[in-house]
Amino acid sequence: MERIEAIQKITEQLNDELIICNIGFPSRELYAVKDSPNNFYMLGSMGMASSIGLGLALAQKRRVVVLDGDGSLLMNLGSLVTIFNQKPNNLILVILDNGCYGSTGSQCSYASTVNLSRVAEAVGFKNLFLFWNEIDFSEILNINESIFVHVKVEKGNADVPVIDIEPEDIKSRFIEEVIGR
Ligand SMILES: Cc1ncc(C[n+]2csc(CCOP(=O)(O)OP(=O)(O)O)c2C)c(N)n1
Ligand SMILES: [Mg+2]
Repeated sequence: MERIEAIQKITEQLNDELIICNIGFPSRELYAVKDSPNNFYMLGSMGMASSIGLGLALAQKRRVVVLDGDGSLLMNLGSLVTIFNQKPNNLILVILDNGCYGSTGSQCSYASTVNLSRVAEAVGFKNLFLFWNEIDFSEILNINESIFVHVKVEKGNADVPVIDIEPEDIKSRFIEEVIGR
């Protein structure tokens, strides 16, 4: 499964969740598949999507889905420990794992030798899901605890355009979506 296909399958199954998306091609692919004010395209801070998602989940009640990457999670691995201990009941951390730094040339990450769901399990996560082909969120959306979803995807980026919304506008429309209701 290509990463864009995984993003398509996940967004098809979501309702009104807030999405924090990983830097680079994942955000471009999400933008191409389904743009929404519910989406926060994180443009600069590699590794911080899971931390931003945690803060957002703790700060309000709506469910937050983080679409993160293997390289980014490895860069900020402590985030897993913090999420586990903070126990937000409205956070789904999805790792789109292509075993590489896909957005910058597909250099191998250590996720090609380290199993990230086993890491999450060792940290203490109880709700763990691993998908290789089909992605099924029906059970996941009924769980009111922190959830770790590991999706194995192929290397490669879709041929999608850059996001033509200014960073300030991505931020302001997202904030309006979160607090404007
Ligand atoms: C601190 C920092 N280091 C490096 C980069 C460059 N960079 C942007 S995206 C990326 C790869 C991210 O890999 P991953 O999270 O696995 O996502 P993928 O593109 O593979 O889906 C890198 C190295 C950056 N933006 N910030
Ligand atoms: Mg990757």
